[in-house]
Amino acid sequence: MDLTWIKSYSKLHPKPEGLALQYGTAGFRTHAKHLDHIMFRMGLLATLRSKKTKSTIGVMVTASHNPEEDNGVKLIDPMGEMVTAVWEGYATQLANAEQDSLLKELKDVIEKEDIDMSEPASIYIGKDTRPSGASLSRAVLDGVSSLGGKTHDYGLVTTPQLHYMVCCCNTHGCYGSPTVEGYYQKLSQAFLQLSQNASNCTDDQKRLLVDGANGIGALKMTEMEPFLCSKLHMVLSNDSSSGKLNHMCGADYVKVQQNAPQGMNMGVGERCCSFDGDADRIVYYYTDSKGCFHLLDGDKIATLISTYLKELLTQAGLNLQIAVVQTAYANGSSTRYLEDVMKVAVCCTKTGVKHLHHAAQEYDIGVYFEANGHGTVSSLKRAVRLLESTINLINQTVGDAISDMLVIEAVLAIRGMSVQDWDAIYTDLPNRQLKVTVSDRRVIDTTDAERRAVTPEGLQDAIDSLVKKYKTARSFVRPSGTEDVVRVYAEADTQENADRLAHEVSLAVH
Ligand code: 16G
Ligand code: ZN
Repeated sequence: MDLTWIKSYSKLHPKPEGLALQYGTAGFRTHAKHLDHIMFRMGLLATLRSKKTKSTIGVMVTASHNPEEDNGVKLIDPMGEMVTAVWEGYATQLANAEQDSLLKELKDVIEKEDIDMSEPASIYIGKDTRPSGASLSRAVLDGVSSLGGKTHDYGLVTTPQLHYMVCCCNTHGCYGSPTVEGYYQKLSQAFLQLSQNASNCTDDQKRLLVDGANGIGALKMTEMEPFLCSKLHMVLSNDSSSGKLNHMCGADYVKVQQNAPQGMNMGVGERCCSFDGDADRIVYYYTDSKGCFHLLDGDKIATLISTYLKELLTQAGLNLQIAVVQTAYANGSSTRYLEDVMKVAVCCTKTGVKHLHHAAQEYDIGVYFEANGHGTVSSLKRAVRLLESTINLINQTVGDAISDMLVIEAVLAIRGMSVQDWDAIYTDLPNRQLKVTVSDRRVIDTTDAERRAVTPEGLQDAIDSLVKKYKTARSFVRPSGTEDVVRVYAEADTQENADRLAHEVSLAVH
């Protein structure tokens, strides 16, 4: 097939010579100024993927929790899932082809996948609030239209909203209607129905402080609020008009700093939450009367939700297996609580939602959350649909801050639990995360769901002997999949010891 016209189109989005980028854990992510050609080429690749799967494919322009200057792109497969590893490879292949060889590489993918170019293609596009998003998403549109694909540009949406649209479209409306209103309607109806089971909530109990990270989440919560019929009273801060995206605020800042975001007026004991830059992550927190900060992270969220679901299953007399999927970052206390007290199966995977999602699908009901607040519930069995109003409230395609928040709010209300009651389910072990810059992070190779380093030689032994010096301690290192750094995690009996261990391990990494 003659595709030579692609050459002239691609010249409008030229690749800087020598620049090489990788489709990482969550797509391409770097400074926005390096991304124009990547966007055009991901438009091409999404079109091929759509022809191949005979389905609508999503392209989301976002860099999540990264600084505002960065941007990125990820592809969404037909059921709202992340694309497969083989196609991630194609993405890297196209991204790094020099200008002259782009056509050759494109044809290579078409041949390998045996794609019928006469098939129609349909692509859904969305973006977060970064200033670079407008021109970068236009570059994606150019890529799609240069191969004759049809596009629907949703403009500003959260990442999970775009996952939802793609899933709705490919299931012909069974999952919901593919509009933002459809999304609000589906979630709010389920929330209102669930909330009927909560005994009279006081106004204080309905109040939730929300840190929107100065991003898309804040914007979308404002749109959604009327659908919630005053059952939840959200007080928004960092709502994009006032400040820079993710700067001193948002889920990642709160989790890593273990501190409240700037710009939020927190009263003692008040329930608060933070979204990240594309609203697929959420963490909760409060400060106690002594001014002490309490974080309720993804592990606490997984515990709350899985406990509730387990109770529902028992009430319904359903003999279904429920499991919680975690990563190496899961606090040791949470794992112990889930296994020993809750008696639910716990499994550990590599970092990155796609790994957790995959593992969760092995169980009747899989609750998966990374400690950083990224997660959801996935269920396969038809019998589980009996739990429809709970399940309907959950965006099953991907972790979704808005839907997670509504589930948490409903469960807390139904059980009459305060944020403090929830926090008291178990006590986190003090922990610390650090990042270390090294000349080549790829020399570190890991095994056992990233909990042990295989290379360089001697590193794991060094970590093991450092860990032995402390009580209830644990530590691991792993190369980041989104930044050029090595991440260090440590937990121990006291904060001082966790800090010291993290510091000692980071010296061992150098
Ligand atoms: C991405 C992942 C997130 C993971 C994080 C780890 C998705 C949608 N997002 O943000 O799940 O926790 O990367 O980053 O997969 P790191 O490899 O830099 O530590
Ligand atoms: Zn995100």
